[in-house]
Amino acid sequence: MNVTQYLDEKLKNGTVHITLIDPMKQSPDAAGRLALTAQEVGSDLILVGGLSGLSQRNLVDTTRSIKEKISIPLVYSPTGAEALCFTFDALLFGSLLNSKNPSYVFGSQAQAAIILKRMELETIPVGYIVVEPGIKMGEAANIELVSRENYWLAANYAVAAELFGMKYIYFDSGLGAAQPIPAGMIRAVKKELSVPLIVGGGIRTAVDARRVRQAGADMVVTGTIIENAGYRERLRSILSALKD
Ligand code: 1GP
Repeated sequence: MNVTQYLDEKLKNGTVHITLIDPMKQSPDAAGRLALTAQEVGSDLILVGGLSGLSQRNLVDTTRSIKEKISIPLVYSPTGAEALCFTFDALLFGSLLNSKNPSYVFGSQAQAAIILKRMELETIPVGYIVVEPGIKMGEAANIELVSRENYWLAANYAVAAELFGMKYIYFDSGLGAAQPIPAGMIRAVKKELSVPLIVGGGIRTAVDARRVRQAGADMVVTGTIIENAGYRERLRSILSALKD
């Protein structure tokens, strides 16, 4: 079973939880331990990603350390073609749809496409849309952020990505955002969309997670909560809000 089939099966039973690990934030050993904890509390998938600047060595070491400890899928969400490795179960082949820099929309993807196809790594087409405040990402990737009130633009981006054939649509308010995407925006997008909706950024508590889920998110991504003490319990309560 490949990762897409795995996720399709999981989605039949409810909301999927994804743990995002940024290799730049801890040692490879610590990343492996975080991934194991995430799996133990019920996370469905480990996503490795972050902002640009990742070295090839760090990516390879972090991936190896995580892979040794977990049995759930390990997926890579690259920000560019600067670091690649093939020990992942799949790669999110993403386009940052509201970036004003073409290399985030299609350029880096084109640089790596033939290599990826030849390596026969599973690639999952994902349309990314970054919503205010778009912490760190907005500036780094020169994004024309979708305003938190502009539900119409958000839904149009999402449906455009669906019409382009993207398998999943990922709405992100940024790494470490103070608040998640507004529930009203998630509802407005979900109403128009026929493919699964991923929501991430700013989800810190069970209340946040439940609100995002009830608004219609099919998959929920959390990253920052594993960077602080007490993360096991916090993750556990988020998981119970998503899976109850
Ligand atoms: C960012 O959606 C992810 O791409 C995770 O965001 O770090 O705020 O959980 P947080």
